[in-house]
Amino acid sequence: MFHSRVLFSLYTLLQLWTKATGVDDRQFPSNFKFGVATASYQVEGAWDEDGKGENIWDHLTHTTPDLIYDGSNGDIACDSYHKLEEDLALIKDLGVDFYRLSLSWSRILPTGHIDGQINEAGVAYYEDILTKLQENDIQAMVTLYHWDLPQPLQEHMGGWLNDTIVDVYGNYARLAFDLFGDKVQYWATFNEPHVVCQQGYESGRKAPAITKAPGIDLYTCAHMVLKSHAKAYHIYDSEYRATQKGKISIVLNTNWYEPVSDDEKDLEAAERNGQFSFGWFANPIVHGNYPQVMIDRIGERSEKEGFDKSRLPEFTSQEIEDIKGTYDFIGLNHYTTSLAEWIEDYEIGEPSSNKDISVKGSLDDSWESSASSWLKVVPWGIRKLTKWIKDTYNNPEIIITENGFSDNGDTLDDPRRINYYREYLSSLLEAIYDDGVNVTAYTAWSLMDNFEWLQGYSEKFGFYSVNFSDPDRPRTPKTSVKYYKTVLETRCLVEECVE
Ligand code: GBE
Repeated sequence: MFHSRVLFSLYTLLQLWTKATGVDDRQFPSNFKFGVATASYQVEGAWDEDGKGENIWDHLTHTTPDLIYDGSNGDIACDSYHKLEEDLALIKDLGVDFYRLSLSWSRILPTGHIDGQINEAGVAYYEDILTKLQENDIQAMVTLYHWDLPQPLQEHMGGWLNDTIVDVYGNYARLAFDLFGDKVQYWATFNEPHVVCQQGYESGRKAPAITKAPGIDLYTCAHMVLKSHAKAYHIYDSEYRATQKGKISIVLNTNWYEPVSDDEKDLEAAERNGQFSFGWFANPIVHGNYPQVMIDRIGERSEKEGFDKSRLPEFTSQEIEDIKGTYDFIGLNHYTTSLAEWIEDYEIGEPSSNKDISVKGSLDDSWESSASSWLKVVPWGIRKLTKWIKDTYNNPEIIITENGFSDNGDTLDDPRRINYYREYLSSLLEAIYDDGVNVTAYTAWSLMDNFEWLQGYSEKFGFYSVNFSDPDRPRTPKTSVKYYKTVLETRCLVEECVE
């Protein structure tokens, strides 16, 4: 009697507490899946071992270490290439339904080309991971391209600016389907083409760090990436889907752009920001072409700048047909929200993509920060964003392919990461149940601390901490491991949840 009353009041307190903190007490749908992610260059290391070719990140970090915050590189990273069993144990321990990883193109095809040599050791490495995942009932979500282009394709062809890459990429994709497709449930053709093109070919904040034609190269890059994506999709669709029965799509990243006021103009600016970021890729894939606002604005500005045609390339009607519908779900990498404010269009002058968008972005000082300057904790953003995607892109199946929080890794106790996950997942429950958004899976970034691109090893997103000064790269669980495990076991965010 006494016992049950104590329990009852504890339960009531908990309910009150979750109400107060606003954590949703509903259970995730029974078929909802949880996963965890990494990417090849960020974890594998073994950059020149066993026949792997050089890629653009090897090249960038070796030639311009000053670009990297701590002068570091991915030569060894988490040494995952040599630690397959260990990584697998971590993945298993978390209890995830799937593991998202990416293939290092140059580990499989050292020159990037199918008619160069296939590197058997590289193939064996992925074969091994995928087999072991399968043996452990963990599904595989495989990204074909998470930014590590074989260096020869950059050097000899100009990377994503050259039309011939579409076939080269298509051949690589076919080889991957052929070799691994029987063990892969989800394929992603590209991780974050926005970053690949805007940072790789305009801001210079990602390899190949080309900045010579702002307002031009990034759009060419995106054009090639979209055509390459469609190529791979159709290869899978016509040659492999029937036997391999997986799903294939692309992974797009975007902030939620919150209008800074409810002034009509700020609403328009926020919408435009979303169209120029997510819509740049989602619109072609879902509706067949670039967003009208991009076509119009870039077209007009190009003309005034004296170009004889738009800096935004045009798809032929055949290409539109080929690209439209090339998704079985939409992969969404979402971390944070920013504010969008209407501003007067920029004067005509040197082109740039920022001038094309012409929106003033900012962050709210009251939002909790992380170790990454761009990443603020704004949980309601994921709900608004997924609802906007539902409304704008025909209610697609959405898979959250990345979401996570960075700190500087001072302690293994990481309550702020736990809080981030709790709040974002809670907001996602509201999206699912209150807004009817079709989100079917969620992927946390990341399994372990890893090479955070230009930030080197200074910003940490992992559930497991990695000691990068120890040659053995030992992994140690943070407190958030326990938290994520509990979420996966209970499929809910509170102690007693409503089914
Ligand atoms: C993902 O991208 C990546 O897929 C993953 O590889 C990475 O580890 C993870 O994020 C954590 O960062 O001054 O140009 O550097 C950068 C997230 C703004 C996408 C925009 C931040 C894209 C990360 C500002 N970006 N974003 S700066």
